[in-house]
Amino acid sequence: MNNNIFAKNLLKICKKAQGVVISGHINPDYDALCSCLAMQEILSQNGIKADIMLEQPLDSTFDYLSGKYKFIYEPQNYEVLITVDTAEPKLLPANVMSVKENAKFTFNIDHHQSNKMYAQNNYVQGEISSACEVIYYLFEKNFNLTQTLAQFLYLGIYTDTGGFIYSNTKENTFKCLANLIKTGFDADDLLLKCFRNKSLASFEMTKRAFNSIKFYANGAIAVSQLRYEDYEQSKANLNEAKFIVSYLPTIQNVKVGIAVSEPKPNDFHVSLRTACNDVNVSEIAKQFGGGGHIRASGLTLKGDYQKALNALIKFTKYTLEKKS
Ligand SMILES: [Mn+2]
Repeated sequence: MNNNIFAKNLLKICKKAQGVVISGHINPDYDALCSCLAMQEILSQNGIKADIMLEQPLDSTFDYLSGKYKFIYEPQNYEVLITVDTAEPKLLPANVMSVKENAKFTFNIDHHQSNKMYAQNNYVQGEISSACEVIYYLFEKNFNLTQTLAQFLYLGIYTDTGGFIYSNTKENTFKCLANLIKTGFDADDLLLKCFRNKSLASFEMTKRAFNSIKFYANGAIAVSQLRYEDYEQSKANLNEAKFIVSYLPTIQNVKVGIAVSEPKPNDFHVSLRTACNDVNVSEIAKQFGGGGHIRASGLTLKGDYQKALNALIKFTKYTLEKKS
């Protein structure tokens, strides 16, 4: 659908609606959270009040950004649901799912190639770096680019491009960033407050993750494991354990980085990353019921942990061998 028609239709419906709610995926990252906040700001500029619904209160990682914003946790009756940065319904918080069942209008705005087009109105741009960048182009004609809005969009783009280094950082991304920076907000100060003040728990988890790294397939696969006891002993949350994920594929000869994380007992989240042009980690993730992007994907390990992890390593090895 033409982006102008989609945006106009969304605004028209929201203006008349009895209640509008916005949601991102569970365990929100900066792109999910910032695209919610950006959407809320854009709607508000268009005279529309919208709530943001979260599964649970955000952890302290997001304090600098989200401290002054209010979020909703209890399902209410909303006529319109807008989901952002969420590839499929099972990634939506449970409270949002119950809103979805009763919503008269649903909109899905995303940048995951694997998006399941689960809403009545879907706007998915798989080539674009982040949901925040998608939102920028989608509503360009309908917003006033304030510093507040620019900061949200900047943070989402910054994080989903790994600080403007991943291949999803295109010429247009920089044009978009230039317009954001032009508003005059202090990007350095923003990044300093959001990312360059790591908690001790985060440092402790990074240390443990480094110690856990094992190599397979002659060093082509690197696996890190953060177990529940690591979380417990470090008093860390999921976000404080994320550094290792992007680090693994930067090690020489590593083609696929596999970061396993067990934030709750027997709940094994796996992040797959590659920096190779000829490897598609979303294909590996798909095989295990997960999904995501070509270079960054995720899945959940089911059943016996060691067996499931071995199967994942074996399949990854097979995928790499097939390529060479
Ligand atoms: Mn994203």
